[in-house]
Amino acid sequence: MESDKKLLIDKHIEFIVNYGKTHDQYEYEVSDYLRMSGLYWSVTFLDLVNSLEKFNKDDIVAYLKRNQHSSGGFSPCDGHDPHLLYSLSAVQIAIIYDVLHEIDCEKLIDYIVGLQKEDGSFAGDCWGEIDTRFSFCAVATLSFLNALNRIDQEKAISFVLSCMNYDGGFGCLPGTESHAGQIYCCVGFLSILNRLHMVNVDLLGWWLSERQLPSGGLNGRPEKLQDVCYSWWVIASLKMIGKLEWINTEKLKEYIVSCQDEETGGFSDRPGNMPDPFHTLFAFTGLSLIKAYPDMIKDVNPVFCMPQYVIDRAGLKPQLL
Ligand code: GRG
Repeated sequence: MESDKKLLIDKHIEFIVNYGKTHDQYEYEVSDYLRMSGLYWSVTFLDLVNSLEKFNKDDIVAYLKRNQHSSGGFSPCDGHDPHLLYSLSAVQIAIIYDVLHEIDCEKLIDYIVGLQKEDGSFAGDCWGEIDTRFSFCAVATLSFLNALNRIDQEKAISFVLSCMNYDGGFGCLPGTESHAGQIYCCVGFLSILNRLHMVNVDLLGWWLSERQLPSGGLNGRPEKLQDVCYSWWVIASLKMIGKLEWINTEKLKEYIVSCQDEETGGFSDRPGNMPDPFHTLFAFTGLSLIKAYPDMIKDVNPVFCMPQYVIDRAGLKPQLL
């Protein structure tokens, strides 16, 4: 109860609403290459804390439309190339505001289908980088567009499974180190395609629970520092495989709350560092999954990282163990 008082929710809302207005301009300007995802982080956060009305819906719709490229994919902001990462963020925003009809879904589907490679993997964009993050972005976006049947799902699955390691985790390519962020993407991908039974749940659950450090915070792989964002990547993965009780959620809650900036609002990776919207969203989604402040934070869906009511409204039911 005592720690409930310490979550300065109004300050965090203020921080997100004013980010880019009062925030250090240099930081805002140099992060333009990920602006569409930044918007998704902020919109999702505001919806989770019942404050979506603080953003202007018409401005957001105009921003989405302006950044859909002629190829069908979405750019992060004016003058940048489209990419699967920003295409997923754009669709997530459109789904939250229930405005999917405002974008050209058919063109977007063609764009995503065109990025699947012969081995089932996905390139992030026309420049060809392959990564399991992009497999997740492709199937998550297509599931919102009701178009999963447009890709070769079996090949896509076999590529992701080829990135599974002996420790139960997943990397970004076959043979690369397990990392909690990639694990979230691969487990989420398998959940959307109903193949979670292909995961070694006990081994992966063990590896993920080993990410909790004495501070209560989580790291993303062995020998690394804790970071609030892993309160999402690790916890969402544990939730999907039904092993959330394998970590100490009370200690995690304490760690997350210790990362809030009590002066400016917002969360940083570790106590005392500079807050930003990325860590602020994943602090709150982590708190939501461990049901730390259920009367202040809505339920989040562990696969799509969006409010559960939005996923229900879209009629999606990703597999959970
Ligand atoms: C819908 C939530 C959502 C995401 C879309 C893009 C994506 C899918 C997921 C990204 C998953 C990922 C790779 C997260 C990790 C981000 C991160 C903190 C990387 C830092 O890596 P290192 O190696 O840090 O710099 P460590 O912590 O290992 O030292």
